Amino acid sequence: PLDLNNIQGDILSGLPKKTQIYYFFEITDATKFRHDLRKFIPLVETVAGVLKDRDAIDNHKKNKHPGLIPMTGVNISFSHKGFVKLGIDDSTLAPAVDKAFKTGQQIDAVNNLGDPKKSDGSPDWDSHFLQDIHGMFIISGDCHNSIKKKEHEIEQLFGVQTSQASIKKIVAIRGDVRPGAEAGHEHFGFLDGVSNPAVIGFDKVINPGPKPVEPGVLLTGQPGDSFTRAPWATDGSFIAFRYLFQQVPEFNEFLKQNPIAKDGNGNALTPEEGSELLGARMVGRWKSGAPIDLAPFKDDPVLAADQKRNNDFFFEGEINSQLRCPFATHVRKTNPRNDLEVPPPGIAPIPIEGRRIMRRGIQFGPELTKEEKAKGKTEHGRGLLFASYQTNITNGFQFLQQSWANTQNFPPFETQPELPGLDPLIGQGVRSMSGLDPLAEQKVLSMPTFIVPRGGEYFFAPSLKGLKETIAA
Ligand code: N7H
Repeated sequence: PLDLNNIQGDILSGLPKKTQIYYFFEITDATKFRHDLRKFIPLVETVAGVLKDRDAIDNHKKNKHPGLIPMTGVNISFSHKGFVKLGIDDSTLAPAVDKAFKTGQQIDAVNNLGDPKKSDGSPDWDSHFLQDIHGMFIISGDCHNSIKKKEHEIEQLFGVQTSQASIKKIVAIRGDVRPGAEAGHEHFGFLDGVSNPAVIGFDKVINPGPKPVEPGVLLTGQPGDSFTRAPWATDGSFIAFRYLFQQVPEFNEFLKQNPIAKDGNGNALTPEEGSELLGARMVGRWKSGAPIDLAPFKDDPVLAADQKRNNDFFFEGEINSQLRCPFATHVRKTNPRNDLEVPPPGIAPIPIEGRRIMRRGIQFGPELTKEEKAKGKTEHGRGLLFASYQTNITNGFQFLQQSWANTQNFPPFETQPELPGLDPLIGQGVRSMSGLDPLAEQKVLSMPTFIVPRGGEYFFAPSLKGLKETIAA
């Protein structure tokens, strides 16, 4: 069985959050850092801790107490550069076939992820992410005040900005769940976090949908992890962190300019309906979260809210049809389900279990202003602090971005003349896709950039044992 007291909380259960800080640091004094880390470890929230907190939150709600219980959760992770600085042998974290962690995201961004680059060849990123980042704290909680206090407490433990400092703050970025009815929705307006892998041996309820994954897809050293790890490096997980800006008014303007005239049954749509359908066909879900594969032409909020049905779709029988769901739809690109697992006769099934990722992360930046809505132009930075967990970055995040999202002819087995195109949200390159108009599948629509990557790094979130017995030792 999984030792839930040994695994950092964000990986399997997600730290409960209204607001969250991703705090990036450089280790300036390795010996002192180890010492300070010993005092820090008791703050680290485990999976077992999160489950207890969630029970407390549920009881609090059941007893009709108003408001939230003050609560924070802290996790820590290290980059390859961080392990080098600490003199820790992380070779079992970066075997030859999973190079991404060791390479680091700055280099990966231009070599593999397709991020825009500057004339000197470096990625066109926020300058903080061009520095050497050694580690990351995640601090989540119920309100700004509690996470601010926790951040301060952590800074004191590591003597930040004193002569006793063992780390230097590079940057701390705060994200916030969106207000009111938009809670749980990302900035384009779509409900997020509907589909994450269920984990064998952890999740008690397995809803209909993609098969649950072996724990080793997310946790090092567990069944399903394809590598042998050093004992200290088990029960951890790799994080792909991405600082992703979203061009929300421009996205809305694009939907407005390109409404779909008729649904797949030939019924005429109003411009508003046509724009809404276009957005749903780019994402693969309506804003409510209802999957278009099950509700292709009209939103179905009841379906969206039904956990027994809202993930139970497989693009079945649609290898040569974009009528219900375009090939390059974001959720089809990033989890192609039966496109690969049940390919046409004569082609061997391609398992995708090892490519599932656990998505966490949170929105950052303000709501749209009146001016931005009126002008259709972004004036304030906003987007997603994307973070995904997996035991193999090369098979997980990197593969999804490079070989699926950025690749015109993925998914691969259709024999239609048109190529699927790029992922309309995250695809990097010359951006266009087919299949947006259900009655003119071959029609290709070009589109501007809606998501701009501005930084990131790959981290490893060790087990509690690994932290205590090896990293802080
Ligand atoms: Fe995506 N969005 O708002 O449109 N994503 N994503 N993503 N994404 C998903 O099913 C979004 C990004 C995945 O199992 C939904 O939970 C935005 C990256 C995967 O069916 C929505 C950004 C990568 C899934 C969004 C962004 C992925 C998924 C539907 C960046 C990996 C699950 C809600 C700003 C490389 C697919 C849901 C499945 C779903 C959006 C980024 C991957 C609404 C705004 C970088 C695996």
